[in-house]
Amino acid sequence: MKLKNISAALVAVFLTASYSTLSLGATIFSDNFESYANTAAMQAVWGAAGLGTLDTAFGNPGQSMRHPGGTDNIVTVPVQQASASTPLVYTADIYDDGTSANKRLTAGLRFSGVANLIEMGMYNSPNHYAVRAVLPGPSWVAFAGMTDDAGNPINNAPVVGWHRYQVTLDGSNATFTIDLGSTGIINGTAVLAAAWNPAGVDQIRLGGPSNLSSAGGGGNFDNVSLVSIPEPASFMLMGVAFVGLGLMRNRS
Ligand SMILES: [Ca+2]
Ligand SMILES: [Ca+2]
Repeated sequence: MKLKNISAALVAVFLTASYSTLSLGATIFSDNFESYANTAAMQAVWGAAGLGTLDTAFGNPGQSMRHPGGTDNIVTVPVQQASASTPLVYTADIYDDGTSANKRLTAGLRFSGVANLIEMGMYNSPNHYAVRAVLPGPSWVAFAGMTDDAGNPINNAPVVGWHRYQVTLDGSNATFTIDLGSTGIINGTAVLAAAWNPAGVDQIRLGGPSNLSSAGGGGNFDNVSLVSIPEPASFMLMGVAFVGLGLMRNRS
């Protein structure tokens, strides 16, 4: 193989490797609760102050964290930023037993000081499936205009099941979705204007929002993840950079 061809092949390998890695985004944290033998092992990651316990018999699937509401379990991560070119995507599954609209149980993402503050899950005022993005931005907002998986309008009322919440933070908006039953079909969307505070975020929290109790009972958490996802424009730039590198190699 000629040197030129070898260089071209190297560029192709670089492009393929970088694209396949980055297109999935950089995972900052993820947990499906399958690696823990017991609550103590889970607390080694999530802290012992929170009221969550490992549920070895129930998950989406497998195991999950059972939480009654109240004091959060917290994972501290290096400070993360969100921007239009590199949004942050935070995902969590929360099980609703469907028994009460008086629950306060959320997956939170915030800065340990007072700055960016995201919550998504169940709240009692307004109830039921609700979100907030205090970045600064709106406080509690209930999902409006929800539909079932067939597209028929439904009320924002308790539904039994594992519901998948996701928020994409792009520096100016917080775009939340709820997928009832985690079927892959979104049942509600809420876009909150939320200017990013440069302090970033460094805490992933499960439990009561700001440690609030839940009079209507608790629930379970599973499949929690925080991912930083470069936009396609960033891939293009990286591709151009690699091609440029390849051309330089060819000339040398
Ligand atoms: Ca699990
Ligand atoms: Ca759904």
